Amino acid sequence: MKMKWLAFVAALLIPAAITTAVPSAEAATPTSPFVVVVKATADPAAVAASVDTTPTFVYRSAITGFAAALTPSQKTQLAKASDVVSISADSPLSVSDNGAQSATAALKTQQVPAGVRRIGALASPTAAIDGVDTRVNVDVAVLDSGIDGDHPDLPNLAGGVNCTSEKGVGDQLGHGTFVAGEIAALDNKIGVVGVAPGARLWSVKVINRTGTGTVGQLVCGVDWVTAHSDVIHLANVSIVAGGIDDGACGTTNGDVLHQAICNSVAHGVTYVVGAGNGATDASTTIPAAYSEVITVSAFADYDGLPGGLANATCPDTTPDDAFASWFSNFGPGVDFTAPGVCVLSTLPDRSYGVHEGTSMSTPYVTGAAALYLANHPGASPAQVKQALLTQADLGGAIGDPDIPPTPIVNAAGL
Ligand SMILES: [Ca+2]
Ligand SMILES: [Ca+2]
Repeated sequence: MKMKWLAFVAALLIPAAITTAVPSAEAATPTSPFVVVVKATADPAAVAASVDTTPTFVYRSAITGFAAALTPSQKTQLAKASDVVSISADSPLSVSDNGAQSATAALKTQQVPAGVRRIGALASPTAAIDGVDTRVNVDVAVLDSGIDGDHPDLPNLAGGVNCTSEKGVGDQLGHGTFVAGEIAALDNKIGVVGVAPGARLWSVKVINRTGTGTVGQLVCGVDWVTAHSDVIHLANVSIVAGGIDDGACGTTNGDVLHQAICNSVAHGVTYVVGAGNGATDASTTIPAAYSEVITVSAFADYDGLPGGLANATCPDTTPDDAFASWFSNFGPGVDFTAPGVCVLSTLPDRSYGVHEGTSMSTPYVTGAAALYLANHPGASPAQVKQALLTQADLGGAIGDPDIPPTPIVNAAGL
């Protein structure tokens, strides 16, 4: 009996001890993440301070606002504030990568990946791919999981920003390093070569090592690119979330990512984004659905040539030169298609590997846009899209569900 009584007393005491350990009732109130847009004339940091919240991010370039975890009472207070335009729940997003198909050790002799050949980059005088390290004079932001700047094929990492809670602008996932290599791996004697070899890469880290992030993190990246739009005119976004195009830059449906990207495009930044890997119409995937960006689907190419003659070079059943029907999104909002199956590129720790997804087709179009911008540094996003369309192969991929088929990007004349 005595033991049971002691146990009962202990049970009463333990919750009391835990309660007294909590500093205040306020801190115990659950919070949820939000993105708050304020008037352009307001100071977003001051608005956040007015309700005693510490913002995760403060935005001053693509939108004016902040991201923060808010209690219900803080949210109610902000909703009444005259400087607040909107309060949107922050939401998750992820990379559009189907994952690794295989890993490759260091490549001691440079290979020109099939996708680079398939889109005609070997014929581009600007790319000048010949095994001699001359570098394309253009800046490209990679909004992704970071870039491994220690990679021997990626010393062209110029800088960047970290919009995650992880350390630095390096890459703990591999996705961003892979994308970066497709765009701009050096034309030297080793590894692979990108479409725009040696282009200056900016690591805009918005994805965590798990392959996921938040709209608040991606808006942080878009905000940073917009603040540097005097230098950076091109951005790759191999990232997807659920959403739609309201046809009004996100002003009627509270889509802060759309608002941010529209403003960034208005600052002269071309955005190239993945269509998504849901094998569905891209109209329900963002940023793919936005009409202001260049959206890219995926097809298979294994030999760098049209004609459908090659066998798969990794475990995939998509026929050579056919649309990647089992995963690639499609639809009238998709602007270009590019190779996205059995793609070879750079991975962290001096290595190389094969991935697939619209995450992998998108950087090939970004590389082509980089070649155009290197020769036309003042071109607007609409001019870049038109130039790529003029050069594209209108025949499209075999079995593309769209009619007419989505043009295959081509860099030969760029
Ligand atoms: Ca190389
Ligand atoms: Ca082929």
